[in-house]
Amino acid sequence: MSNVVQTLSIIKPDAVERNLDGQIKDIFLNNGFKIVQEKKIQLEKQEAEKFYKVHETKPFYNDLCAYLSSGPIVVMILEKENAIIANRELMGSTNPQEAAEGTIRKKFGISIDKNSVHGSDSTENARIEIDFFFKS
Ligand code: IDP
Ligand code: MG
Repeated sequence: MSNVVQTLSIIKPDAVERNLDGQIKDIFLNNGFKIVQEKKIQLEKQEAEKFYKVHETKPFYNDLCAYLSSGPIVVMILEKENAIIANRELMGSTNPQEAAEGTIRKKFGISIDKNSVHGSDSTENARIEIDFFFKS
């Protein structure tokens, strides 16, 4: 049975700043993802805090939210068979130094905080994150 689903992807400020958004979008397209919607925006710090609320108890929360709101990001709804898992695989590990060859974070990530991309980690979070950016 087919399981075509949507996930939320963000090209983070470190990658947009280096003009890598075109290359990263091409990687998604070449791996069978459809870009259903996309927009380039810059978040207010408060909005980043809301987006990353699940991490609010982590020691890196404040830096993380400051970073995500520090410059333009490209937000996309990606669609594919098992898109949530497929995107997590294509992104690679959170720490680019631990990411597998061929993954986006291995290729472009600078550090654990400047790791170039975000991807939803579950069906529930994909829905919440898509609504966060695209609900009219
Ligand atoms: P993920 O982005 O791979 O899902 P999460 O654990 O959900 O990773 O963490 C969200 C983001 O917080 C990461 O992408 C990374 O930018 C940042 N982050 C995670 N762990 C650390 C850390 O130990 N130090 C600094 N930043 C971190
Ligand atoms: Mg996460």
